[in-house]
Amino acid sequence: MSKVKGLIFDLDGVIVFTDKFHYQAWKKMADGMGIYFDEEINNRLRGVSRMDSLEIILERYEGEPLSQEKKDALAAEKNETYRELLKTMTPADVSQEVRDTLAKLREMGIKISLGSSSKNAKFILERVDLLDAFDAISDGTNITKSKPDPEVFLKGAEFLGLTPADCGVVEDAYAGIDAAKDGGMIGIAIGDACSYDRADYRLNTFSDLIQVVKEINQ
Ligand code: B16
Ligand code: MG
Repeated sequence: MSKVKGLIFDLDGVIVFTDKFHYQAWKKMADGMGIYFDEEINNRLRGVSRMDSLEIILERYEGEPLSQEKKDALAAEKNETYRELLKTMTPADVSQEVRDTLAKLREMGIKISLGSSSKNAKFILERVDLLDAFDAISDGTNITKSKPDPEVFLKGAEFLGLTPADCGVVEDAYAGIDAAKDGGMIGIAIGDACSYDRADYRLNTFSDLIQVVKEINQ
């Protein structure tokens, strides 16, 4: 395994926790359409793009086939609700542990990129005052394929001026670990992804990352 020169971070589930907002916004849309939706279905949407998420929710839809225009309108309606909820976020929504660890990694010479499927990633980072903690942002606005495709992380590595083999990816979703591994990067799991056997390293807590990087680079 080569040394880690860059780390690419998933956003939702790693840096911030916006699951509950996604849930509330999709739930409102689904209720309006008379579609059954619960937290278990919401869990399947982690790391999945907005339009792919809509398709998962529509698996329970029993009405007339929907046109692409209608689907776009439903996704836009969900996003509007979601962004209203995001406006309640403040810097207090990111832990001091996360801030300190990102700063420490930079002091160690590690370059830091975001690697999120979300088109709202920059908006979220602005809300929580974390934009400056990143050297590069790869998000839903610069990709055509969402995780488990490696595109978002390959772009992150490219934006940092590094090769995929130089980078580790920190992810909470199985699809994100698949994307990292298929892209030739080191898969570092946190949260739910820790139970996935494709992960190379597992973090009990975010700050464990310092030790993991030291271990890989020793
Ligand atoms: P948006 P991540 C993902 O963020 C979320 O986990 C997923 O639930 C969401 O559908 C996706 O972003 C797209 O988000 O609608 O804001 O573009 O985990 O890749 O940081
Ligand atoms: Mg995630």
